[in-house]
Amino acid sequence: MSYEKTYIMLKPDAIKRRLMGEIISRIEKKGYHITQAKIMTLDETIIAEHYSHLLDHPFFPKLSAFMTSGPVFAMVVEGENAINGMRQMIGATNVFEAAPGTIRGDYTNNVTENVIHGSDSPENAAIEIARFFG
Ligand code: DAT
Ligand code: MG
Repeated sequence: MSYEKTYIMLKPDAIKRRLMGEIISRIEKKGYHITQAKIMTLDETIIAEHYSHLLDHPFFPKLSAFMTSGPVFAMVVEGENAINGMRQMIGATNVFEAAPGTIRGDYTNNVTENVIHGSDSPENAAIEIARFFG
């Protein structure tokens, strides 16, 4: 176990659906610290970087259109085991398998509009924090 920083992003659907407060509250109640935060609108270039592992998939254009469709809420979240702990709270990528009690399990039934992003490894957390917070 180690004290970690992870990159968390509430996606455009979360902002449009006014879920920011509820999700931020969950993160705080778990005991994590939100140490940086900002609302921003992303363009196709930064989405192509952020989701470079998905560029060749047929769903990428839909994913990019969604992620640029409105503002996101970007955060640095810190705490013991924050990277894996946040992934546990977020739930499975396949929303139909995301367990009840997880954020995706409780708030979405849509494979693209899945409410929240969280870094999946220490390496990607460092890259993503640098990408979005400089
Ligand atoms: P995660 O967001 O759980 O880290 P990922 O990095 O594999 O998952 O994919 C990024 C986003 O791309 C995901 O949140 C939703 C979308 N996505 C992934 N797989 C998909 C699929 N099979 N069909 C449609 N969208 C998909
Ligand atoms: Mg991912």
